[in-house]
Amino acid sequence: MSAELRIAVVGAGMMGADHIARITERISGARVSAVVEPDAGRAADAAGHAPGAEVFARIEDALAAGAVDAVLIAVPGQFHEPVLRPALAAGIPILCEKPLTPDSASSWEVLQLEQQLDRPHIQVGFMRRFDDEYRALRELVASGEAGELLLVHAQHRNPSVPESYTQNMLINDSVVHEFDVVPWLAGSPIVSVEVKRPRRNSLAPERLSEPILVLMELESGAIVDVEMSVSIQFGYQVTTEAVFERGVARIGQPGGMQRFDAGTFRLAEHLSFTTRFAAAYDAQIQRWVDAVRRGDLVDGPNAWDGYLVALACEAGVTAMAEGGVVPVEAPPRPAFYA
Ligand code: ISE
Repeated sequence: MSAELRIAVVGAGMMGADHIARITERISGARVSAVVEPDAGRAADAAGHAPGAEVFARIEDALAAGAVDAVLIAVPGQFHEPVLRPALAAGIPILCEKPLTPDSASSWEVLQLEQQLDRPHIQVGFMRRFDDEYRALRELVASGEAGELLLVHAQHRNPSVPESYTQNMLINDSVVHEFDVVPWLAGSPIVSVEVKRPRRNSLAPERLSEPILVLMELESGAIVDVEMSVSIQFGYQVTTEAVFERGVARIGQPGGMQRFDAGTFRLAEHLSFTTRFAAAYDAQIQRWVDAVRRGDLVDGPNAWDGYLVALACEAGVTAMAEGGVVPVEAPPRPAFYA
């Protein structure tokens, strides 16, 4: 491997372009050596932000050209598997944006392929695990300082969503983050999921019935409620309140300048996850690059975590469609992922 990690970024849409800028401008020890994107215009725009990067239409071509030490997959979830397979066959480290794949059966197949290698090579891009406040909350839970964790109230609010966003994406594209981060911070897996549908927001696109309220029960007995809204207009907000035996902790509150003006009090709020989680994305990519360069390959959620989230998402989609409490049952974790 060259001293500087040569990364192929696959996908030059919003997330891919964001990662290309990040790696080029803020990440040390790595550069974007290849932009893999079939849309020539998009590829050229993105490569313009990554000096020296070559453009390829397919990951196979970038691998064959020997231009790559590691792959960052930033295409939509349904296109992950066709990139994961050749990258695993080449035995190179992978950072795969969430979800690992769109369903648990295909995620399971990816796990089988990965287990043919000597150790885990896939990290899944659940960036919230790299957010300072989520990390502080996790430490508080683990320390036991506030007693046991009893309840979590989470709010996940998007001002609007693109036309491609479907009803099931409320679970598979959005609540997918809570399905990863909550068990991680609580130190306890999800055992069941239920979805309640409050009154519909008339400002939602016709195809969507939202907000939804997702209830998860954790193995510890803690109950988690997640308000998922995607047409709430005012801004992008991800907040969490954790209720302990001895007190309450809140994270994700709006910060920055406080403004008193014309009889009002204002605080700025984010408009997009790209700014709300910018520092978390930076930390995630820097730590992955550092891990790969020292030979650890993964420093964060792995493919097994991605598989567990796929199981929770399937339960969530069933619960949203059919009602009732849907169990989440996972097989034992293979020793490979210990
Ligand atoms: C988007 O794909 C993300 O991953 C964001 O973090 C999430 O807040 C949003 O709802 C998703 O659509």
